[in-house]
Amino acid sequence: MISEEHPRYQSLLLREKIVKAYKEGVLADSGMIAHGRGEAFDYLLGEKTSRIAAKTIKTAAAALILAEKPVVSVNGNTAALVPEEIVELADTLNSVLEVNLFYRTPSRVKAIESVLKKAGASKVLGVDEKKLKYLDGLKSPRATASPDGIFSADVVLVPLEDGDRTEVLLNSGKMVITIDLNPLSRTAQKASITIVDNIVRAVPLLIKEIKILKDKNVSELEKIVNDFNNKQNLRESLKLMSLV
Ligand code: PTJ
Repeated sequence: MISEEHPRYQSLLLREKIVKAYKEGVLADSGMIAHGRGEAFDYLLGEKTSRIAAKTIKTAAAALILAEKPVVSVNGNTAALVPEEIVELADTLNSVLEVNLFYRTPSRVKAIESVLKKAGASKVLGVDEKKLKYLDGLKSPRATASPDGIFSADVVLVPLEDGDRTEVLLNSGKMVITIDLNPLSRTAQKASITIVDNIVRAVPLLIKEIKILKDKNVSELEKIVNDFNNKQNLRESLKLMSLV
């Protein structure tokens, strides 16, 4: 039991969630290492959403509203840290959730599906092996793509992703939005829109921004997306970390 008085209370709370998810078979063992890497970058950000990240979240919200078929990809870390929020995000967008794992095993797929259902998801794609298609050019189990989900999506939100799949998704003509605390990661560098923020802060803000923007007209939303430059976003995010 962590005391709320502890100066690192929020950070320790997230660790507790991560460890619990690992013990319950939701999180890959490497997911704990990935979380540790994220913690280090978050420390450099001052553990708060930067002005640049807030602008990027607004851009991501506009792109997701403009999408014909947005899909939210869910891995172990996402299910461990923001299960309710990711379900709410998909519902707000009228989109679907798809389980997609780098360290894919049948038991982890089941565990993540059950976490999402418990968090309120009515439908979870990517779980029925018989229905899955595979993206060309990808050797890892991350190649799985549900015909009604990632396979036919035009915009895919892929939090805490690996670079290979980002590249394959882009090559198949999709827009890729990621949430990654490391602006230097291959995913961050390759994605169309990179939200350099902790997923626990970024997803609630994304939901809020979608609710604010959803009644705006198409040209206004397109202007937000067109005015955005991901290279500049990454440069500014990196600069921010080195100034702390
Ligand atoms: O659940 P699986 O099997 O799909 O596996 C998921 C992991 C995350 C283990 C797998 O995709 C992986 O190995 O990812 P990487 O290559 O370690 O990349 C994870 C990225 O997420 C790193 O750049 C981290 O800095 C970043 N990250 C970690 N925690 C957070 C984060 N970004 C945002 N919010 C976080 N809480």
